[in-house]
Amino acid sequence: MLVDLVTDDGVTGHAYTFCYRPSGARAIAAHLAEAFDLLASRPVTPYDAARSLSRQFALIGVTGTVRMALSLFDMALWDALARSREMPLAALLGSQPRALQAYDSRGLGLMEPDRLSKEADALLASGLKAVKLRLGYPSAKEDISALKAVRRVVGDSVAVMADYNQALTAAEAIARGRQLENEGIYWFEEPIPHEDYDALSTMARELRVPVQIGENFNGPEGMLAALSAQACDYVMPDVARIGGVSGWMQAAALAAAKGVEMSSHLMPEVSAQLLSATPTAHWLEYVDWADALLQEPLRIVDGRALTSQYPGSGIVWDEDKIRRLEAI
Ligand code: SMN
Ligand code: MG
Repeated sequence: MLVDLVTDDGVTGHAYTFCYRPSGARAIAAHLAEAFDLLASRPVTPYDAARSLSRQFALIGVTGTVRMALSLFDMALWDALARSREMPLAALLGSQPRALQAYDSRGLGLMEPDRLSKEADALLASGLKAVKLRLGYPSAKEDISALKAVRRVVGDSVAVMADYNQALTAAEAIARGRQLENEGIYWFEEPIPHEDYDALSTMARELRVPVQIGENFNGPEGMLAALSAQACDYVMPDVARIGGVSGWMQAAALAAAKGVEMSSHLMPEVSAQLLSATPTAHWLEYVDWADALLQEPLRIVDGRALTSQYPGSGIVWDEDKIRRLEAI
């Protein structure tokens, strides 16, 4: 979903997110249009907008597609605000665009070890010093083979993050976590259903490898609940579920207060601006999936992701590329 928020003073704010299903896109578009109507002619003040909209949508519930719509609206407002001040978003947030450590998340799905080795080899060309591997095969043995296939190619100096996308039961997760930590993984991501904070806190306590969760946090209050339950060692909110830029900055304050390392999830252009202004910034998740739409894709130089220095959140549509995609 691509958003253009046109303001009365002629500045347009941009934002995008992934909708995951066609019905998700339709729902998000409907909520967005309504949010826009509710706030039309009001000033570009994102925190005020978030407060007002969260009240207006309270009876439906600010979660799922409503949360994503309101996050997008917020991201577009902040982009418009930064453009109108002619500042990169990171600067408007009191910091500056930085060169960030980033991991390559463009592949390494569930597949045969041979294909994993080939993909891992291709990913090395980016120069990034970390990659994410999707695990959660039927057996621990297959997980270990997949990890070994990647490790053989990338060597010991490249970190490997392991993402289970909630595939395991709590009992399985402890057993697999113990085996994997002996093989050297950087973090153990979403091993079990994401809101089982009781079981996650046991895992975080029992395992040496850090437990990572966060792409499914619903707003900063969702992250607060996880941190209060000590459900993880690291956090990685998704800007389109944590409440956009406003929600991210509130979450960043929570992470800073607790001294917890905070990474991002997808949408690396705006996430780079946000991590630049996050006190406990950890890793940028790098994917190039929006390059097909952008004039200035996020650049990787000397193993780091370069946060855009242009005014706004780093999103400038390439209208020709978009027209060509729309024609498909
Ligand atoms: C993920 C989630 C949703 C879409 C793509 C990838 C994955 C990640 O969990 O952390 O990258
Ligand atoms: Mg994940």
